[in-house]
Amino acid sequence: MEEPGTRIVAVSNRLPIRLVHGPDGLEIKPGAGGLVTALAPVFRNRGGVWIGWSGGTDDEDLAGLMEPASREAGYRLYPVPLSADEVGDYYYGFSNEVIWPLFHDLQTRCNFKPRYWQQYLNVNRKFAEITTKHSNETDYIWVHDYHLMHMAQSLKELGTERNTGFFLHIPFPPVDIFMKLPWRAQILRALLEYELVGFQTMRDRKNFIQCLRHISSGIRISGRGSVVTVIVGDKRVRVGAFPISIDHDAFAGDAESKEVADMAWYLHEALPNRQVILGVDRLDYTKGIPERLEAFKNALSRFPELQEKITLVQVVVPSREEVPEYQMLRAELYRLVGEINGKFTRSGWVPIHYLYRSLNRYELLAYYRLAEIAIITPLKDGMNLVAKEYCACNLEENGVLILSEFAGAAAQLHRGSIMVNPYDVEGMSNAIHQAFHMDQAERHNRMHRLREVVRHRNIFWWVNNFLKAALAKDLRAFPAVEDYVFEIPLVSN
Ligand code: GDG
Repeated sequence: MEEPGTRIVAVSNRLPIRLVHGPDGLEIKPGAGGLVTALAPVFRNRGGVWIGWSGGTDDEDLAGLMEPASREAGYRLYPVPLSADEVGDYYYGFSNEVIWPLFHDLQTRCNFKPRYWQQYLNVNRKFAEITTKHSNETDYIWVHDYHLMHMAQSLKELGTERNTGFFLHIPFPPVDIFMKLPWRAQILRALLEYELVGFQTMRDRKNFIQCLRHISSGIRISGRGSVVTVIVGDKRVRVGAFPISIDHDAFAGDAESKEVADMAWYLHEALPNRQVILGVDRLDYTKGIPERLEAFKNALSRFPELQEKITLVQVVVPSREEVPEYQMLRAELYRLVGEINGKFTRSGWVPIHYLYRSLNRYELLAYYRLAEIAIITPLKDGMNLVAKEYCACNLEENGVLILSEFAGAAAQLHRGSIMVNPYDVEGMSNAIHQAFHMDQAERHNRMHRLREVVRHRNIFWWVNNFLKAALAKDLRAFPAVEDYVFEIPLVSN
């Protein structure tokens, strides 16, 4: 029998909330991401806690709003107040100018400023202090992502004893790249302070272990399978690969709704007699958007039969807009879209429909449903949930997924998709051509295969596997409440 009382305390840079300006001023609404959905049953039955930054620099003012928001969400929310300086050096600086580019193999974009590291330590300690205050020794502390790699060590420095696990949502780089980090040894040592460290793929896990071998001798690995134990001196840390996923049934169910079906029909009617090829990305230089536009241009030139028969709908969701590099990328995308549309547009056909904004869920799902082809070609990506969402929403099983081999999702989806190297413009252009001409039978076979993977390896499977490795418990230890139907097969490691 499992012992009672294990409560999950999730800690991430951002709280899963939305700040909304309502008639009575600022309101906090609970977030609706896949992770929250997956943790909901655990939270509902054992009481959950989520600790993170609200996204503003005025969290003190928000503290009063957290109580009703927690009641509405069904789990407790505790904000970590951050000053503008802390946000500047810990979030924009260390997290996004050092770790983000380095871990995506783009070390020339890194800005290794020593003061960023100091602020990273300081803010991780702040998160650890707030976690200490709002948790107890029987809680499980589940820390998320690259902003908080030092947290377990900070907890120990405070004398706080907790069972801790960490999941890295972004890739872990190969040793030659990781070694460029001035604080490489500190980061590796800090990660070894967690009891469990989870990565998206086996490749990330392998990279991590190789980096450990590089900085310390006498490392031993025990066990086999997706979770192994790394033994360094007297330390034993479990290290695993846990590919994150989506709430497949929620996506498929919503895609089937009348609102989405009507919108998909209406949007495609405006693009008659042509295939829609869809790209959906946050504005980010890791997503390979300029390279993709070049590939589309190349395909229109080399395969003129595609002209007037294919339209690229590229959705770019604004992100980190205060950062000059992101502003430059935005300008480059406008220039490229303008150049390609200027060159190829004919009466009644504009080759690229460029949407620089966030879509609401219905619009997004409508685009997933209507697109004959999805093109997801990040230069490097932890997982890429858009790829999985596209498959879940492709109810007719007639879509083609063109996928970068450097997306974490490729490890699970390589069989049904057309795999491409996002640096190879002609290769991607060939893939567009191949997808355009693919017959219905092949489309169906491939998409069916992809959808089966996404359906079985869904977000519940992911939470389940992580908790099993962390606590030797699975979601069945958090029994379903009446309004929650747990019907996902529990897959063993
Ligand atoms: C990090 C890692 C890893 C996109 N456009 C709209 C919209 N979205 C939603 C998608 C999807 C999410 O944003 C993007 O998720 P990704 O996985 O593609 O990318 P990151 O934001 O970079 O996330 C990544 C992930 O963490 C999870 O571990 O896969 O590798 O970088 O869910 O649906 N949502 C709405 N409108 C849009 O226009 N509503």
